Amino acid sequence: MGIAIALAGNPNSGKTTLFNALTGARQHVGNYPGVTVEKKEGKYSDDIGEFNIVDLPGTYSLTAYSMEEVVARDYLVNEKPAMVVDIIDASNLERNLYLCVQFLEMGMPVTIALNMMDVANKRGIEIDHKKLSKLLNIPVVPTIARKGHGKKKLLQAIAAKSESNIEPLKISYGQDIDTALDEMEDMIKSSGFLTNRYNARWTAIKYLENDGQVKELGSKGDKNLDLQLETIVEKVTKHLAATLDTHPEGMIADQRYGFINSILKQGIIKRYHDENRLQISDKIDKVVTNRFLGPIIMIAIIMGLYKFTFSYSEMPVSWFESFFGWLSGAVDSALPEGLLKSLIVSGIIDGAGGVLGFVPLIMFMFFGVSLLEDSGYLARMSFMLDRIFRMFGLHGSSVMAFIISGGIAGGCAVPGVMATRTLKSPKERLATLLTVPFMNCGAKLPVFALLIAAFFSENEAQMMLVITLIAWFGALIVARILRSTVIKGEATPFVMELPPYRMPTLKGILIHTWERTWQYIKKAGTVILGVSIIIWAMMTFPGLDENQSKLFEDQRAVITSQAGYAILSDIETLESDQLSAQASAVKDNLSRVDLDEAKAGLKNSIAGRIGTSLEGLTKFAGFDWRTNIALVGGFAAKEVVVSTLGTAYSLGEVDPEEKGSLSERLKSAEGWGPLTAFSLIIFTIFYAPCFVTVICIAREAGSWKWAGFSVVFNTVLAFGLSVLCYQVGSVIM
Ligand code: BGO
Repeated sequence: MGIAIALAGNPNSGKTTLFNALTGARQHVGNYPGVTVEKKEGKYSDDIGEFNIVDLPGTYSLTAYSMEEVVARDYLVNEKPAMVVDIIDASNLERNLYLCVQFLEMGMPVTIALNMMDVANKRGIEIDHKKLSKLLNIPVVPTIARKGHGKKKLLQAIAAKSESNIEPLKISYGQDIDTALDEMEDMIKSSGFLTNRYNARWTAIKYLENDGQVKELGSKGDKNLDLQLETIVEKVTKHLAATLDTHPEGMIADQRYGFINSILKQGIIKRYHDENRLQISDKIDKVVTNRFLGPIIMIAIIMGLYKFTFSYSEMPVSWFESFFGWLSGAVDSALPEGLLKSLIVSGIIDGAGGVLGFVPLIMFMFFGVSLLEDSGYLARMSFMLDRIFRMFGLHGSSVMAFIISGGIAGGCAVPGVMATRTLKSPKERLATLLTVPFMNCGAKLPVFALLIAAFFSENEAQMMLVITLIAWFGALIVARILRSTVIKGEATPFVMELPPYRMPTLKGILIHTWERTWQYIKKAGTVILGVSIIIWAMMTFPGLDENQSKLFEDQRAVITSQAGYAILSDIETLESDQLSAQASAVKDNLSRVDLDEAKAGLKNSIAGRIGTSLEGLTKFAGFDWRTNIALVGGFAAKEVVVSTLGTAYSLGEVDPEEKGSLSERLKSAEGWGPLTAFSLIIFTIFYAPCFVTVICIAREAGSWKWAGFSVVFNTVLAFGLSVLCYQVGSVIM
C-alpha cells in the first residue's frame, strides 16, 4: 500500500521541486474532483519504504478563503494522509510556520521539511532545527530540494513517525476568545457537528475566523446550534471591537504569530532580519525582556502599579468608608433595638458594606492590570519567568495561569485553574492548578488592604510587593515540593503566545476595568451578602439564655439604683457640673455592661463557640476567637474574612458613633498589632482555596482527591507558616 504523505506549504516554498525530486518520472497530473485545481500524485520506494505522495496546492492558511485552501483542507480531512510534510522556506521561517501551526491545531501529523537551507545560510541565517523540533514536538529535517539534499532523512523521519497518535495543538487566544471557544467547543461536541471531520475546538475557531465553508455547513445543519454559535461569535466580536479595537480573526492571527514568535525567541535563529510588522515589538522586547534589565523593569512596573493603586484610591476608599459609617449610624438611630436592626447594621452594612468599601481600590488595581494586559506586557512577564518556573517544576504556560489568578493582584483562581488547560503535560498542569490559589486574587485584596491600612499605612506599596513576592515564592516552593514527591515527572519545553505590542485604548481599558469591578460588586451583593447574613445569624444565635441576660440586667439595675441614691442623697449640695459628671460616669458604667453583654452574646453564639474552641490552637498564630470566625467564613469566599471581622467588631461594639472604620477598630482592638496582622496575611495567602475554586480544581484535576488535598494541605501549610511567623516575631519584637 505504501505510506500516504501529502506535501503542503506556502507557494514558492519548493513543494513542486521536492515532489519532483522524490517522485522523478513516477508522477501523474490530474484535477481535484469538481474543481480546476491541479492535483499531482506520485510514488517513491526504496529500502526505507514505499510512499504515495500528493502535492497539495500552495496555501498560506487553512481557513476557506480561497479554492486552494478548501481543496488542501478537504484532502487532509477526507483522505487522512499518514503524514503532512510541511515544506517551509527556511529563509522566511516565521511567516511559513503560520501554516504549520494551523496543521498542528487541526491535529494533523506533521513533519517539517526545512527547505531552502542554502538560501538561508547565504543570508547568514543559522537555524537550530533540533531545538525547533523539540519545541514543536514534531520532526524537522533540513533540505535543499533543488539539489535533492535531505530527502532520505526526511523519508526516514516520516517512516519513523507516521504511526503515532496526534493531540491537536492548543493555543491560547486571550481570555475573551478562550472563554468563547470553551463554550462553543462544548456545544459542538454535544451536538456532534462535524466531529467526524474536525476536532470541536478547531470547528469553533473556524466559526470565529468567519470560515465560509464551515459556516455554510453550520447554517444547513442544526439551526439551533448555528444560532447559538453565531450569537457567541457576535458577542465576542463586539467585545473585542470595543475593548481592543480588533476582531476575532485579527486576534487569532496575532496569537498564532505570538506562539511562533515565542519559539523563535528561544535561540532558534542565530541571525534574523525579517522586515515585518513585529519589528517594533522586537525592538521593545530587546530591552523589556533583556536578561538583566527585564526583571528590574518588571519589578519597577509592578511597584508602580501598587503605588498608583494605593495613592489614588486612598481618598475614594475613605469616602466609601464614611458613607457606610454614616449609613450604619443613620439606620442605627432610625430603627428600634432588636434583631432587625442588628441584621441590617451588623450583618448587612458592616458585613457586605465592608467588602464594597474596597471597590475604588479594586477598580484602580484592575485599571493598571488591564493596561498591562491590553498592551501585551503580561505575556512578556510569562516569557521572562519561564526559566525560573522550570527550575520549580512548572512551565512557562503556568505563568499566565498564575497571573490570571492574581499574580500581580486582583485576579481570580477560578479562571486561573481553567487557564491551566493550555498546559500539555498533565503533571505540570496538576502542579499549576494546585498552586495558583496562592496568588493574590481579588477576594484576598480587601483583606490585605484592610490590614495594610490598619498596621502598615506608612509603607503600603512596599508591603503589597512583599505580600506578592511571598505568594509567588511560596507557590513556587510548594510546586517544587509537589513535583519532587507526589507529582514527579519530566519538564516539557516552553512555547507560548507572544503577540505584538499594541497601543491600548482608554475605552478598552475602561471596559475591562469595569467588567472586572462589576464582577466584584456582583459577588459582594450576592455570595458575600448571603454568607454575611448566615455568619451574622451564626454570630447572633442562640444568644444569651435568661439567666445570663439576668446577670447583666442585675448589674444595670445596681448601677442605676446606686447612682440614683447617690444623686438623691446629695441633691442639695451638688453643683450642676458635678451632676453631669456623675451622669456621664453612670452612662459609661452602663455602656461597659452593654459591651460585656454583647461580647458574651457573641462568644456564646454558634460561630463564637467554633471560634473559641479553635482558640486553643490558633493562639499560637496570634488569632483570637473573632479572627477564627472570620477565617472559617473565608472558606466560602476570602472577602468574607473582611465582612466577618466587620460584623464581629460591630456586634462587639455598642455605640455606633464611636465605631470608626474597621481598620481603626482593629488598630485599637485588644490583641491586635502588626505581628498579628502579618500572621493573618500569611494565613490568608496560603490557606484553603474558596469553595468555588475547590470545585473547579476537582473538575479540572478529574478527581475530588486533589481538591481535598488542596484544602487540607494548604490549610496545614498556612497554619504552620503563620505560627512560625508569629512565634519568631514575638521573640524578636
Ligand atoms: C524557480 N534551494 C534553492 N536555492 N531554491 C529552491 C529550493 C532550494 O532548496 N527548493 C526550491 N527552490 P517551487 P512551490 C526559479 O523556479 O517548487 C526554487 O510553489 C526559476 N524558475 O527551483 O516551484 C525552485 O511548488 C528561475 O525556483 O515552489 C523554484 O512550493 C530563477 O524555488 C522556486 C530562479 O519552487 C520555487 C528560480 C524559472
